[in-house]
Amino acid sequence: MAKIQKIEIQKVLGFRSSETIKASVFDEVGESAEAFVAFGKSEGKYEAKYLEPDKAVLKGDELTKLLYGFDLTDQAGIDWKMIEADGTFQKDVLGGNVMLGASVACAKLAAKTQKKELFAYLGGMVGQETIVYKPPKILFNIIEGGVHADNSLPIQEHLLISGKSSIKDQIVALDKVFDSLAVKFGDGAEFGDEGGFSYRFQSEDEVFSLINQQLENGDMVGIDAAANNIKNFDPEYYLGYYQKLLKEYPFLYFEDPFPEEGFDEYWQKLYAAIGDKALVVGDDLTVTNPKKLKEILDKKMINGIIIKPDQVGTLTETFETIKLARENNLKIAVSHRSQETNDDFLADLAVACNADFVKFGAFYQGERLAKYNRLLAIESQF
Ligand code: 2PG
Ligand code: MG
Repeated sequence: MAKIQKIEIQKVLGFRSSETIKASVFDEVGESAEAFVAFGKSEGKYEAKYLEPDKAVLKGDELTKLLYGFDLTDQAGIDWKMIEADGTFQKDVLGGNVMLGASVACAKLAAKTQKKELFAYLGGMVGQETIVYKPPKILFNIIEGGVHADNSLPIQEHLLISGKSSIKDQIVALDKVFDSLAVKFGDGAEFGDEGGFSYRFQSEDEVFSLINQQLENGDMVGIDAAANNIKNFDPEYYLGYYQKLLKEYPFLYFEDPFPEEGFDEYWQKLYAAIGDKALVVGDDLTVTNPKKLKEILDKKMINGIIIKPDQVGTLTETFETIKLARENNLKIAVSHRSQETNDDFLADLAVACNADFVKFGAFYQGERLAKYNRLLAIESQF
């Protein structure tokens, strides 16, 4: 049984050459695996702390001492050892990015030493012993706004959801729309953080009517409002606007439609009004943390949840959130961060937990492509 011999944290280049970290784990025969850690720009208040890379690199020795000799397949044991050593709700001491890097690198090495596909290995830990492949729906960020784009659109992500089913067919269909908009925008095309267009629209209405013109049979529309970041947020106005969108367009998906704190009644009103027709999805609200999810489960605010392992800082807690979400019939969307790396781990996680959706951005930036390519490679095995 492979055991942890050493953990290393190193600085690497991530999104648009920003610095981030990579964790590497080595076993007693010198086999190794590594995990790159992304981070966000529009963050929830209760996310695990992102330790600056200069400080993070100093944590390798501490983790090696803490985890030396651990059986690599004991994911829960490894993660709980780090959680206890850290001792804070938001991983202030070890850093959520350091812990997640180590956690994912251990899972990758365990899968490798057992000669299992990573998604199959993860599936066993998240309640899917045998993977039944179901292609997730791509939440394709076609037009960007908010803090991810240099324009004045308040809503952060305008998402297109293809009516096709396989990943392969969804990509072809979404690509066609992307190309037709690229031709339309011509030289005026600019891009947001996640590879979607950040063209200077005058209003949100203009965006939705443009997207609507591109829709084919079965296609749907969604948003990530990332409402925490909308200046002078007026909940009455947005509650009305979301209902108008639902009436006018085939709307399926509303992520973070209201800010995470102080607006419960508006989440509840939206869910009561549209909850059976569309999805009200928590991201900053729930931060992939099982404790945060438990706090709101009885409040009837959401019927979907974003899963971003870096928000909580370990795989074990991520799995707990996924299981809790499933038990409570929430739809699951596995999501990247705006400041991504080329790591494709999230594609394996999405298949492992039978995610209903993946949110990996547009196809034209390498850090997003890596995940789509991995999904295609997994899909070709089924
Ligand atoms: C979000 C994410 C990813 P960020 O709000 O859902 O799209 O953005 O990583 O900047 O938090
Ligand atoms: Mg979000």
